This record gives sequence, C-alpha cells and structure tokens, in this order.
Amino acid sequence: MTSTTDDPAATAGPPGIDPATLHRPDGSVDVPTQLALYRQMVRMRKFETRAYDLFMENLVKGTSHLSLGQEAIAAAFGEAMEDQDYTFATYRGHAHTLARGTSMTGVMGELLGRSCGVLSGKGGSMHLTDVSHGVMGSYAIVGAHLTIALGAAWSAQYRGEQRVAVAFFGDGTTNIGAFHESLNLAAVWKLPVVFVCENNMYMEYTPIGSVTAVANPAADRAAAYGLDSILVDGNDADAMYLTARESLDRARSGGGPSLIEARTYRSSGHSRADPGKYRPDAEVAAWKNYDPIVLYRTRLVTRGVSEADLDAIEETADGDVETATVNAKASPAPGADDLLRDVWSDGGSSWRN
Ligand SMILES: Cc1ncc(C[n+]2csc(CCOP(=O)(O)OP(=O)(O)O)c2C)c(N)n1
Ligand SMILES: [Mg+2]
Repeated sequence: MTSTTDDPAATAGPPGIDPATLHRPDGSVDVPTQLALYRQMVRMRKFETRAYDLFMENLVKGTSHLSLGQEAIAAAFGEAMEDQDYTFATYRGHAHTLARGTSMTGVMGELLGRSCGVLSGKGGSMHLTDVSHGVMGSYAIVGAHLTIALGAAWSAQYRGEQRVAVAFFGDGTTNIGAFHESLNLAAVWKLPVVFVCENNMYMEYTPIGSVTAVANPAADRAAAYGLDSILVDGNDADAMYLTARESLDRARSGGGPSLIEARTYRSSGHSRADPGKYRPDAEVAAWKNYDPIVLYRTRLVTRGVSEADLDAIEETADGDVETATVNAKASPAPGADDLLRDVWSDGGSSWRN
C-alpha cells in the first residue's frame, strides 16, 4: 500500500501552483490499481501519438484534439468508475473513451472514418460515443454536455439507480452559462454528478487567466453552489484516483455533486497541427518535466515495481495500437446504405420520407 501524502513527487506539485492549495485526498492506492493506472495512461499516450502520425498522413478524417499530458485524469476516473456509470466528454475525448474499456480498434476506426469505428465511421474524433461502455457522447459545443450529464444524473436519481454521471470539460467551459446553470441545479437537487474541470491553462489559444476573474476557474467558484473547493494535481495519478473515488462515493451515497478542478497541461497544440507557439517556452519546458507518465513510472519503480513489469505494459500497448491501426486501415469506409442508419432512435427513417 502506498500513500500520496508522503510522496516527494506528489508534494512538489505542478509548476506554478502553491502545493499548499492542492487537495490531498486521504487513503492509499494499492499496487494492482497503480499498475492498472499506468497501463491506462500508457495506452492513451501511445494511441494518441499514433493518431497524430495518422493525422499527418491525412488518414484521420476531420480534425482531432489530443489530450497528451492530461492522461492521469482520464485514467483515474476510468479505474474508479463502475460499469454502470456515465461518461460525458468533450471533443478532446479519445482518452476518456478508451478509459471506459472501448476497444482501440473502435476508436481508431472512428478517427479514420471506417466501418469498424464505434459509430461506423460516421461520427469521427469529436463525437465518440459508446453506450455499451457508458460513454454517452463527446460534445463539440463547449459546455453543452454539462446540462445533458445533469439529465442523466437526474434519471439515475429518479429511478433509484446507483449510477453516477461524470462530465469532463476544460477551463474555458467555466465561463459558459451552461456551467453555472448545471452546477446550480445539480447542487439544489443533490444530483449524482461529478463535474471534472481539466484546467490545461488554455482555451483554443487564449490563456484562461487573461479572461477570468479568479485564479482557479472552477475551484474558486465552487462556494457559489455550496460545494467544496477541490483543486487537485491532475498529473498525479494517485491523487486523481483517490479524489475520483471520493467524489463517486459521495454521489453514489446521496451526497450530491462535486466540482473538481484538475490542474494539468496539454503537451501538444489545441487541435490538428497547432504548434502551440502562443505558450511561453519556459512554461512548456516546466510542464514537460512534470509529465504524468514519467512521474508515475519513477514513483512505481521507487516503490519496488520492476522495470520489466512496466516495460511489458508498454510493449503490450504498442502491440494493441499496431493491431488497432492495421484493423482500421483494413476496414472499409461506410457505404451509402449506412447513411440513414442510426439517425433515428427507432432505428429507421423510412416512414419519415
Ligand atoms: C459554445 C462554443 N463556443 C466556442 C467554441 C469554439 N471552441 C472550441 S474548443 C474551444 C476552447 C475550449 O477551451 P477549454 O474549455 O479550456 O477546453 P480545452 O480545449 O482546453 O480542452 C473553443 C472556444 C465551441 N466549440 N463552442
Ligand atoms: Mg483548456
């Protein structure tokens, strides 16, 4: 068993953030869970690195938004959530979809616009959805999915189901009206929903600090909805996992919503081939040295996990990415017959024509 509170890597904290302000959850993470978290993060990293290469080869249809550097957040929730829980993601949703157990071939195929994709290649990177794994959609309209997650949480409460809806969104989303409307109603109705702000410090190209009245765009506003202020190191997989567990337990036991602000950084640009040149070099370098996967590997080795075990996880992930790529490339594009399939909830649109 290990603790986050006695860990030098954890207490150093993310660049530019006073460690004293960070939420330090109680408890410890056992080694099997730590290995699962490492596996999740490595799979996400390798998948998205390959997706970027395929994008540069012009094989990814439409745009794509990577969450390289932000993997600890998706991994932590992926491990902490239960099968019946709901995920609501943004257009930056590859990692959140993989975290719930959706197949790599299904996600890769979707990015490439192939029939083997989770939406038969008709949705693409920004609309990943896999209801069979609780992935209730990826939403391209900033803030839109918070209200929808609220509805899913309300349905769980109304039906007496032990389900929690988790909505992931960026720092820029906290300045959208739907954020405040959702937080307020969730708090008033004590809904089983967890709002996770992935504060990567930038919207598209604008630093969040230049357009926001408070330093911590989500955590500093929690009090307005009667919620605890939770600012957590989003690059520390253990701290993220324990915080995820706390919030899910609270929601499942009738304690109502949580608002978590996870401080992190995207190591690539906003989308596609954006080189991210609007960011200061020193800031990029500081966060590069605070990479969640490198930090975690060092921590696990320090605590006795063998390098060979970690290498094996990496090799398996390499193989999985290669298989997904081969499968996706071999899969045909959807045909004309697929155009009107899955458009209506009753399965067909013929009677409407
Ligand atoms: C309502 C709305 N306004 C503007 C946009 C254009 N847009 C797409 S992503 C984005 C930035 C969002 O930043 P943030 O919430 O921090 O998420 P991140 O991309 O950093 O994950 C904007 C403004 C949009 N998609 N929807
Ligand atoms: Mg952002």
